[in-house]
Amino acid sequence: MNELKNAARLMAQASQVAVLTGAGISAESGIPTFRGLGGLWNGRDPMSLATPQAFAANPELVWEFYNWRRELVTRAEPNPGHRALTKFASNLTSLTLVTQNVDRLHQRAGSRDVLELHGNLFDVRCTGCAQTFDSVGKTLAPLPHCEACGQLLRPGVVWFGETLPPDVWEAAETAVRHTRLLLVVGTSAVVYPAAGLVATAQGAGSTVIEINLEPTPISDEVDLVLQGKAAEILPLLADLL
Ligand code: BJW
Ligand code: ZN
Repeated sequence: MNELKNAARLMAQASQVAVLTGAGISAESGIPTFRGLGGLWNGRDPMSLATPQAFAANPELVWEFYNWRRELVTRAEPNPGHRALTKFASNLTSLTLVTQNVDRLHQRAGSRDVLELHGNLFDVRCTGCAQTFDSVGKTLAPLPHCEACGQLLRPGVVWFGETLPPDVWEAAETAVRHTRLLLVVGTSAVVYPAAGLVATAQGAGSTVIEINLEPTPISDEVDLVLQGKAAEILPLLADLL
């Protein structure tokens, strides 16, 4: 397909590339996306659980949701889309990987220095003393408490209305401002400030390529759209680079 060749040419020319990923890149690993039909949990909208208000009202329910997701992603494997991005890194001058995903699949595929805008499922944080604990490989209690101070732990993710980790956000914005090309993969591009990185890149004169199964609010604004599954398109792109 010609568009794929175009995309590969643009990426090779740009040489400095940033990638922004969303839930769609992990779809082929069996992780449900947030919005749309596949995205329900026990009949609930996951968005209604991803808020500080939901946690305050019913921490047990919110922990049930996150413990289920921790198990799901622990059992899942990175897919060819995640792996293709690690190949990009060796073929370009610089590649910055910015993700909204909390599943750590990019890291498990071998990507390094991943900027996790929305935190991750495995660094849990104390609501009392704010210490962070690495919980990889651990089964957490239905309502886990801090070993240091006894207060309730919370998932180390960013909920609606919360600010993104400032250092991560700053690094992502800086990378996107200095990149020549931004590749936007598998995100509905409706959640801010992450979605705003597209306008930031365009404002800095950068080319934007989108890979998605479906049109999104940014599809008409970007330079090139590759419609299809990330796990199929990214490996083809990596081969052409
Ligand atoms: C495939 C595929 C395949 C499927 N291949 N593709 C400016 C304007 C309007 C609102 C705001 C604004 N600024 C801030 C806001 C408020 C809010 C916001 O954005 N709201 C909008 C939704 C209206 N933002 C915030 O609150 C943020 N904080 C903030 O702004 O702080 C400053 C502040 C503080 C206080 C007051 C005011 C300002 C925080 C946002 C945190 C988002 N957190 C979540 C949950 C994380 C934890 C968890 O995982 O549970 O992050 S929400 C959820 O959405 C999650 C995701 O990372 C994020 C993005 O979703 P994503 O990845 O795009 O997934 P989907 O499902 O939406 O899309 C999947 C896509 O893949 C689809 O397009 C499919 O087609 C595609 N696809 N299969 C390729 N195989
Ligand atoms: Zn504590």
